[in-house]
Amino acid sequence: MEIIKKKNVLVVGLGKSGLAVARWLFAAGAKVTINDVKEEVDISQELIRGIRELGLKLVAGGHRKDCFLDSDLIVVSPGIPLDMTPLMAAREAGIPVIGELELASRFISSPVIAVTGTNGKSTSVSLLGEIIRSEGRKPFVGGNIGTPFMEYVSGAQEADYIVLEVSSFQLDSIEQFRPSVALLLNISPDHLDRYPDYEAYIQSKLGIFRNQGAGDFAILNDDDQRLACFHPESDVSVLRYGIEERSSRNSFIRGSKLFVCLPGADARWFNIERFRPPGLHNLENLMGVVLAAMAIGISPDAIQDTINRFKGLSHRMEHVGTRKGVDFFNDSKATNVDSALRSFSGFHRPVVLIAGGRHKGGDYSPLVNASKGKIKTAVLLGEAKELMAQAFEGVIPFVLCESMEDAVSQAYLLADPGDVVLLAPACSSFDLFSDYEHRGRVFSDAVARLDNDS
Ligand code: UMA
Ligand code: ADP
Repeated sequence: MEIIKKKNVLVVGLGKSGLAVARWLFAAGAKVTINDVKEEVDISQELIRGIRELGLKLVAGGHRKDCFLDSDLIVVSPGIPLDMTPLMAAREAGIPVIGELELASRFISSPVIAVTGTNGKSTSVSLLGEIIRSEGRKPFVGGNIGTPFMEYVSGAQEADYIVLEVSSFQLDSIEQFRPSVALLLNISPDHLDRYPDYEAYIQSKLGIFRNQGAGDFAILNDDDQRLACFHPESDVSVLRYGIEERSSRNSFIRGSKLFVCLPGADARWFNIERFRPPGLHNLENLMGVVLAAMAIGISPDAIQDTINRFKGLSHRMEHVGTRKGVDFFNDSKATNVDSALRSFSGFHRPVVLIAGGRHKGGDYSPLVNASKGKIKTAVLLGEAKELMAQAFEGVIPFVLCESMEDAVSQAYLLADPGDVVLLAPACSSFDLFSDYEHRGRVFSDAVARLDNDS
């Protein structure tokens, strides 16, 4: 704590994590300034009052270099690009720049299980949290999934295990962050609007293993080509999983059974007949999570009990209604090409796909190629619709729409009884909605309003 007391600390970004960091730093005795690109008029007056009443200084309306250079320490929020000029200048001047994940991890005592990957993080951390609860132990489940890690650090810190969803943005600003167990679910192109190239994004994800060593566990999806040939340099225990049975794998699927074997331990079989989240990708997530649970010593009974009970999360392949034999699924959280592709690949009947939103720099051709014979028509909306239309041109019929309500009505008209209408946007939601949950709710509401007889 002494390293923070009376120091000038700049917190960049007045979002969830910036606020949690600023409050904690202030309580720890630092002189805190919060800086945001937004003008004061665009920030809620209540929030500004709260900040000032607390004794925090707010510098709004841009990232001024002098403000950065006057600091002893800079803590960046995940959404802040690290190549921003004032941050580079601060680093050159020798001012430490870290993220919330790094700061928070220096002030905790319970073991950390960190989960990253392009897709499946929220499902996996929620599942692991349920398993820990089923064992009668207390988890903190937070991080990128929504509750900032720093909120846990500020509280009573009563968790037996800290289960963190970790994004590449958060990993970009770590130094010593060392999770006891690190699970990397998969890597596919995403966030290419933030990284110079795909390789930089991959390296960011692999950063989760950087500080691990003897006694820690690194869990890797062996079905992901890039991860199958990745070997951490340290003497961390590496555990690998994949759908097909191989002697080199610590977990695989045989029929309705999931096999797990940790080095030096007895092999275990779990029954997966009652596991509800659909698709092979969710079995991959399950294997990663079961290995993590076994690595921290959770009993097989608690694991089996959760496999039988876990329902999955909202806005991920959620069945939201049936009209005249057409089933509607909300997968609003499919915000990149691979998750959308995995989403419709799981259906064995014709799909009318609703896609589009804010483009994140990815290539839609893998999606279009996989849609042959699966997608009947693509209903496109949002900022990316023209770009997606170019990719679908001559391959799959498509229509362009103005709103989600319009997209749902059009999709309903195009679907026949027995078909699926699937919202799997392959894009972020921020063009038309406040977030993916808002987008999913608007979709579900539009489905609810459809007339059975229309
Ligand atoms: N801002 C600036 N300058 C910039 C960019 C942003 O000042 O150049 C300001 C914005 O005006 C805003 C603030 O920064 O006031 C927002 O900070 P933030 O974007 O870091 O958002 P937080 O509210 O702190 O939420 C963050 C994560 N956001 C991002 O990574 C973009 C949340 O993940 C996370 O749940 C939360 O911390 C708690 O840990 C969201 C997300 O979209 C869900 N994550 C990405 C994803 O899942 O794909 C990585
Ligand atoms: P994240 O937190 O990484 O965004 P979620 O669990 O919220 O992951 O799921 C996001 C989207 O990815 C959903 O559309 C879901 O159906 C899909 N998904 C879940 N697991 C995987 C996986 N292992 N591979 C590909 N897509 C996945």
